[in-house]
Amino acid sequence: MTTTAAAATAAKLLAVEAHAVALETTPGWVTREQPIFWSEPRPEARPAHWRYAAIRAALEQAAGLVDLSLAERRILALRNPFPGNNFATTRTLSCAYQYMLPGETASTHRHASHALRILLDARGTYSVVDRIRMPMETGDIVLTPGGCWHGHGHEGDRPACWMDVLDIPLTHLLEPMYFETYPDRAQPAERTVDASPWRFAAADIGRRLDDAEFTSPRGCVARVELSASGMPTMGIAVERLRPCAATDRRRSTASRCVTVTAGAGRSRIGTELFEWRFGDTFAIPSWVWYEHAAQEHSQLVEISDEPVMRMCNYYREEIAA
Ligand code: GTQ
Ligand code: FE2
Repeated sequence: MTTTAAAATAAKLLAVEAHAVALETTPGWVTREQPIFWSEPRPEARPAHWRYAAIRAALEQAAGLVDLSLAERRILALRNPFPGNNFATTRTLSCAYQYMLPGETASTHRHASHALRILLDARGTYSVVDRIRMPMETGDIVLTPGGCWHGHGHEGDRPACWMDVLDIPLTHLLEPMYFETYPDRAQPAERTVDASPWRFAAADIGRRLDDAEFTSPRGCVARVELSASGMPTMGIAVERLRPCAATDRRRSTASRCVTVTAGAGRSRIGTELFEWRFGDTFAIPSWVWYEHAAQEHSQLVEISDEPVMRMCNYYREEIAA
């Protein structure tokens, strides 16, 4: 091609590209500002750790100032420190510590997002989920699947604190979000139950862990998976850790939020080393290597988006040799 012919072709191509932009399309042959593909997962969320003692103290202070008759919920959401983020704890999950005073009620509402609660310190607290009242007490895990009316109450005599985990960032991404308040402040319960597919009682979790074997190659983790009835977006696993140097080092495409329900230890997540104790929560982003080391007998509750990853055929995991 002559230089003039080449220049004419280039000019035509520029015109085609300008027209493509006018058609609200982006040409695949032009280098993009943001690539579409990259060679391996590169999570925006970071390894992060939140301390229960400090957050609970802040909630206690807020409790004297924030009345539950005005606020929907008295919570502090765990904000993963990636730019522009406000409430996501990992890419798909939002965690928050919730605090209730004796005698308080948290009003009935419902929303698209699925939710569960990990009870850290609660006696005499309950939740009413679609008219079924069930206890929410220390060590329990209670589910409120998306679309179910739910409100909480506290008839005990000491402040209560628990961890909420919701799939809010996933709801935002997929855009089915809605939120409704119940016509009255509290939906009346038609009956009270102890056993429900929505409640894993502390004692039952303990029994299942007693039956589980310490199967990890290094023999320091016993793991039980709970089936999240009506909540296909969240995987729930409870792990018992014996004191040991370290678990396997592993990574997967799923991201995970881990709340410490007993004991103390440390976890290496990517390049971070977090020293955790009772009530703390840490975030494990997708594809970041992690390992735990318990300093005493410990229990971890791990909530992940693994079921979503598996459903999409995106799930991959590796265990370091
Ligand atoms: O208790 O219903 O942490 O709706 C965030 C949103 C808790 C709840 C949260 C909620 C709730
Ligand atoms: Fe809610």
